[in-house]
Amino acid sequence: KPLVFSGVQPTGNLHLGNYLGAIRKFVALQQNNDCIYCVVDLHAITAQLVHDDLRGQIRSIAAAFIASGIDPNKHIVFNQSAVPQHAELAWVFNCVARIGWMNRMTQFKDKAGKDRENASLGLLAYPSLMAADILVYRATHVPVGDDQKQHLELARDIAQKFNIDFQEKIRAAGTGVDMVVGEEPIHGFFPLVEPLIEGPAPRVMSLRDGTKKMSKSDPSDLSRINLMDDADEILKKIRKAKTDPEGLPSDVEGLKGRPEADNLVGIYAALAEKSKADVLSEFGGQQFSVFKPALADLAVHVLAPITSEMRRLMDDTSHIDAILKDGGERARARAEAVMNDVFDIVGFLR
Ligand code: AQP
Repeated sequence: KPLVFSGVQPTGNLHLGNYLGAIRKFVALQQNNDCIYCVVDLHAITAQLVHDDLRGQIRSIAAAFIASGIDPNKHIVFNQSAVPQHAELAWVFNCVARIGWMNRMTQFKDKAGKDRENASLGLLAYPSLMAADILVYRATHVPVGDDQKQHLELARDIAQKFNIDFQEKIRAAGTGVDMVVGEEPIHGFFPLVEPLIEGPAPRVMSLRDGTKKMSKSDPSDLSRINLMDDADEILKKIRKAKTDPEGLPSDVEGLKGRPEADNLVGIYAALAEKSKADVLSEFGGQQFSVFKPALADLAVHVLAPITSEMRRLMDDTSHIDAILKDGGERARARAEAVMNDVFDIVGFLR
């Protein structure tokens, strides 16, 4: 079975973008794959070092996974810091990756802002740790939102450079596989990961500005729908969502140059598991005053069961803690085996 890995940072309230871009895909992929889903707490301290309640945030992401339908018995749910091999492999990858590669990452530029010299070294090295998260299990498929595409390309570059630089050592260790990189046949250790990004809303945008992604760290709570919002809040936020004065177009072409309209139609399509064209054949020609309440109803219908199950799981966190502990142990056993091979390839004594 293909091995799927993905992670979510415990850096704030989960929102509809995280759900549609990532968590809902995690749930669907369980059927035909072996899946490892991680609360990436080591990543959470890259942009902001001190958190009020990091443990609570970690538990709430795990609760969101379980409430959304991830099965922690058939698959693995754990938090990153419980498996030290992520940080170990990230160190090796820090020595494989080039500083220039990291400097080009748009997420780093966005999060570091103008004062780049003062950003943490961890923020710069974030994609190297992300590559390690995936490759410490030699995972091949990674469901993420469109915003993470550049980081996944970098994970491929790191895997490729490691495979080429250590080709002879990999052959000598006998732990590699034959693969083709471009046209070149090589004997590599790490697979080249495939991003899984498809769907009508691969990037959910802010409700206040259709050109910015919906984000946990946006200071305006009106910009996002949180998984813990109740029906009234969802209705209020969708009612207040920015739109243009025209009604809905009758086809997808008509959404061009209208980012806010495009975003709301995309959200509806993703929630209803339809295409944007199908949504427009139903609502084309209607005003937003008709479309917005329909969208709010649909969002409440999809999110309410998840919200109530999350609340239940967070009331007594012993169940979540037990899931994370068991998942951490199972993940560590797998990561240890891969790291033993990496130590042999690099030439460390063990
Ligand atoms: N707006 C989005 N649309 C689609 N997918 C999204 N994701 C995040 N925002 C959107 C996807 O959610 C997964 C987990 O994200 P994360 O928490 O690990 O990191 P992030 O991308 O930094 O998320 P946020 O919400 O924007 O947080 P902040 O504000 O802290 O930066 C990823 O698969 C991501 O693609």
